[in-house]
Amino acid sequence: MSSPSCEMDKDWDTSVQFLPASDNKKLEKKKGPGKVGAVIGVVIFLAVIALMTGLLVWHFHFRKDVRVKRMYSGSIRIINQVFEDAYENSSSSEFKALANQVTSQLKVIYSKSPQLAKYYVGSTVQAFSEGSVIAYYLSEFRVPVGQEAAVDNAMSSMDKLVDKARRSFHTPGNALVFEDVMSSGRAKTQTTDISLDTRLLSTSFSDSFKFSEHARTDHIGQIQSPGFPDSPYPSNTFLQWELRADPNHVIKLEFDTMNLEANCKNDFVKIYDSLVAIERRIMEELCGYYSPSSPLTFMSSGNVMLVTMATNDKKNYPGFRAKVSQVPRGSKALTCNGHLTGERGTFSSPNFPNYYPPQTRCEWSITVDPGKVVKVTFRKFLLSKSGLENSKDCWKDYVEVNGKKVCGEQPDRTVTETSKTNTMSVVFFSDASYVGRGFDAEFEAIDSNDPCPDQFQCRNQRCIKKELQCDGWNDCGEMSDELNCKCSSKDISCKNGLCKPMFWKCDGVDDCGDGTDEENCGCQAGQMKCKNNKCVSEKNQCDGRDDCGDGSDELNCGRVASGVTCTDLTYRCKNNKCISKVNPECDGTRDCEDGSDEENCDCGRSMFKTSRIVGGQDADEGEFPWQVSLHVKNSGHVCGASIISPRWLVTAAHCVQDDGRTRSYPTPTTTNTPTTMNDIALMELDGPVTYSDHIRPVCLPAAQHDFPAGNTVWITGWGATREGGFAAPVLQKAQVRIINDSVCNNLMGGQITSRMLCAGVLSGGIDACQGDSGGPLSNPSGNRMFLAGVVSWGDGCARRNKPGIYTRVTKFRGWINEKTGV
Ligand SMILES: *[C@@H]1O[C@H](CO)[C@@H](O)[C@H](O)[C@H]1NC(C)=O
Ligand SMILES: *[C@@H]1O[C@H](CO)[C@@H](O)[C@H](O)[C@H]1NC(C)=O
Ligand SMILES: [Ca+2]
Ligand SMILES: [Ca+2]
Repeated sequence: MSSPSCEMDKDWDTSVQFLPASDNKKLEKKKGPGKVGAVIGVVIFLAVIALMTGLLVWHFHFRKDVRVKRMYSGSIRIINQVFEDAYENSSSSEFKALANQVTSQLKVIYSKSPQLAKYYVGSTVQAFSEGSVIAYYLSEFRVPVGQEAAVDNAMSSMDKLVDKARRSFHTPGNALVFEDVMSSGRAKTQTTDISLDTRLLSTSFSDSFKFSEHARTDHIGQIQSPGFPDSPYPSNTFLQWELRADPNHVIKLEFDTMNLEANCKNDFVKIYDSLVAIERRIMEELCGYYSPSSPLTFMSSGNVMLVTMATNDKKNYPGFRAKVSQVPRGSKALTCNGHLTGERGTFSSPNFPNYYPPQTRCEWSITVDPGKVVKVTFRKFLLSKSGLENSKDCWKDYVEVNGKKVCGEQPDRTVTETSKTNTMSVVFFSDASYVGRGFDAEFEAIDSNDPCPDQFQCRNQRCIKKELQCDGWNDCGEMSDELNCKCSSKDISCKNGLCKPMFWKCDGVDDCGDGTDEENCGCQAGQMKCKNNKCVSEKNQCDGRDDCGDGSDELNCGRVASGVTCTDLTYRCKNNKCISKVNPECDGTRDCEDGSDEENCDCGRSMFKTSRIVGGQDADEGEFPWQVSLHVKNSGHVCGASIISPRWLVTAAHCVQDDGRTRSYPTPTTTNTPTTMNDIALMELDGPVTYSDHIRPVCLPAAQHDFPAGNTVWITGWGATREGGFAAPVLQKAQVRIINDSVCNNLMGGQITSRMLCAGVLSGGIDACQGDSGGPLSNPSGNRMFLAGVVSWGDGCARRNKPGIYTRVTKFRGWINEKTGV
């Protein structure tokens, strides 16, 4: 059983350049002195001559010797050798003997290229692995400044040099036979494939370590960053973990913790499908903090994997820990070919929802009853996007259905294909670098004459409920359900023929797409609209006088005016001076003279990086750490609430009115007259909660905080208030948009007061029935969230044509402070 061995790699050169430089690294040319006017005098003139002479001498005698060290990584298959266990141990005589043979042959190979031969310094073999034997090496060159690109280019066609060298070996009996040569280097035509990792250039590591781990059937290994979990990882350190499995197995690397600095430029982990850090074999780069609930597992294509980690001088986080196990080739987790039959079924890419292995090809053939056709819908489609930035064709990872390739990430259920016959083939392909989470698909047998029984068929072949046609929401994903519609009186008739719900009128967002819904919303040309809807001349904006009457023409006038007249719209600092900036609190800039706008700002942040798989409705663990579930003895969850301090929660008044007895589900028809309701309550806890990654407060907005119509906000909850519905096991989230007060008031028959706030489902969104009474309406601002509202009546279900109603927290800010001190 091998346990991770730790050895300091003293040979590591801290000034190494990995891989070719792209555009940087040109030594700055020394500039000659500028023209000097004769009047300035002979002394300066002579000095200039002397300097120029010096520069010329430097240029011709030394400059051509300015060389930079360049390292290239590569791998090479030796087909006439058999792998021995001793090759895993770099101290063994067997390893050394074979390594010597490899390096001497590399020298011969480089001698076949004039550029490489001149600048070659030497190579070291980093590791060997099975198959027959694969050698992983680093080659060092000293390249004159300006020649880097030529060397990169020569390295990128190393396979041709290997052929050349092979023909010149006179004693083929002794020589190693090389195949599958792969080297870092950059051909002139390549732009994205191999790019220099400038972080490895600019950082000078003070330490480097190399570990190795061999997983076996009866041994699951573990790797972790130094110090984990007791202390943060070290600064300025480069680490490598060589992972191996037995022959005919692949490696499964399963992270249970990944907690690095959020900026990958500073600290990062990279995973390679190789034993040497070669960018053509990179699987993924990781940084930031991943929620433990989001799966993070990788699989190799062969029986080796390399994990590297680099850190800079600041901000050391806890680090990572991962399990290393082996999976037999051909096991169920990896097989992905198949013949599928029946009326309906599902299939997915290998390892879904975890990362698929690189270099994989799968093919499914689907057959349904004769007379029917096959329809495939991708419920999730999350292929790697890397490398696709500059190109539309799917030249890296793709799925091919009916001869049509699809790649990258696609919204749920928008990729759909129907066959012409009763069979269909689906191919999944992943190339050698960058992996993704893959796809999850369903198929069904359908009648080609009636592909959407009792439903509307979109142009992209999706079937949607008939009611969703012409309801103002893009349900098909490509708008075909919203074309050629007659709008109802509740809708805005857009000039382009679309119908949109009235509540998106005049909210500053162009919902029609042609601006119809934002026309006639206010003032004439040359005028600005005040917050109180008055129109004043644009010339009055920021002229220092309150022309609107509410001060809104003097807000956000570039610089923050301090000590302006206090109005309902200005922010009041602790020293009672007012400032003109809108929403200055906790925005990272000190705006008040006394800094009070940036006090008490440890709020509204979730600690985890949102994982990409969460595109739907499940909230990620720790994503809304202020969300509370209120339970009543013997009835379980009844309401939501939000943490605002270690001792205090905010919820809805109607959640606590009955003094501990379970309330019936509140509905819009609750006998309370909503217009007179102050539907908010504070709850004091017996003892303070301890903040953690999963428990933190939301930011309370200042009384003047502006949440304009059109803002996108989050509602969250377990959905327990849904009539007849059951609470979801996982916290649900949905995005909604704030609706203009007066529009909402009209739609709701005049029941909306200034203490309420309306929000509705996003155009194109689905019904969002996630809120629980008392739960938060969270408004993102910068990198934190403010509590804009408390789910009140309208049961938190944001429905298409019915807004959800929330208690407007800003109206109760003073009261909250008075009662809680928060
Ligand atoms: C590696 O080889 C050296 C030299 O033969 C030996 O001393 C050492 O114990 C080996 N290490 C392992 C882990 O087998
Ligand atoms: C809300 O809508 C009304 C009428 O559609 C419009 O006059 C008003 O300016 C809007 N309010 C805001 C704050 O945009
Ligand atoms: Ca629709
Ligand atoms: Ca609009």
